[in-house]
Amino acid sequence: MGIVNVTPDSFSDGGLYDDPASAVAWGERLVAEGARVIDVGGESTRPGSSELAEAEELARVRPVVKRLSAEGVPVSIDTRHPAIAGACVEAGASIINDVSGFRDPEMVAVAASCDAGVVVMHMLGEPSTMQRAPRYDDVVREVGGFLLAQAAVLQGAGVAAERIVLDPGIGFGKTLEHNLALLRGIPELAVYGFPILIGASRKRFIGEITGEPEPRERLGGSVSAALEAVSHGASVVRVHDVAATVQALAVAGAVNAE
Ligand code: HH2
Repeated sequence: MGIVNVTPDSFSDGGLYDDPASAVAWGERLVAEGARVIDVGGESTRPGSSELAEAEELARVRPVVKRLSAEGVPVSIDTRHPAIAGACVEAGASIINDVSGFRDPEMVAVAASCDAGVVVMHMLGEPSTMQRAPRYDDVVREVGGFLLAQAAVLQGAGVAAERIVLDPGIGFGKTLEHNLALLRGIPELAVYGFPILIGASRKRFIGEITGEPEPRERLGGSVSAALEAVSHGASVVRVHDVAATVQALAVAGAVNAE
């Protein structure tokens, strides 16, 4: 899953593709590099970010979703807002990626009213507060319990199990140790039978491990995180650097093909 942020302030590539034409061109490039899905987002969820006016978010993402979908690219819409999810599915998006994990009943209703895939992500609280001393007794068990409960809510509303993907939400209300425990714990999360998505690309924990303060300079760490995620059982990795990740996964896949 390749990332296209149509935002002025994303932590990792803010401001690079904040007009629709350059966002579409970037998405096309990521597909050429081997991305199978393009995740389009118009609201940064980085720690401390504030909620954006919905109209502005929709104006950013809709043309990009529409154009890429029309070209036959599977598009995922990264939003916490039901109206935006609904409008983007209408514009052609085939996946709703909700970082608030379908906690909003209206978001569940949007999912139930269409046939899009859904990514259910775990986040502790809200982006503005999530990094204030996050605490868990057993992070893998608690995150897994939340994801399973939300999958049950979606299924109860009529969303078939085959449409659901779970994501432990690396960096969303987690310390370095929590993130590492979740990556090691992917096999435990995968036992529920839903595919697991991991978004570790360029995130802060990579900077904490390596000392690299600049997100764009975290390519090696990001590729390593994607390889580890897949080797632990993740089915989808959400990444900024598609070419390098696809190449690394191809080599790892060849080595392990026996
Ligand atoms: N991380 C971000 C945004 N959306 N969606 C899923 N399913 N999983 C993630 O880990 C995830 C996500 C990070 O947000 P942001 O600060 O906007 O940065 P970027 O989109 O450049 O990764």
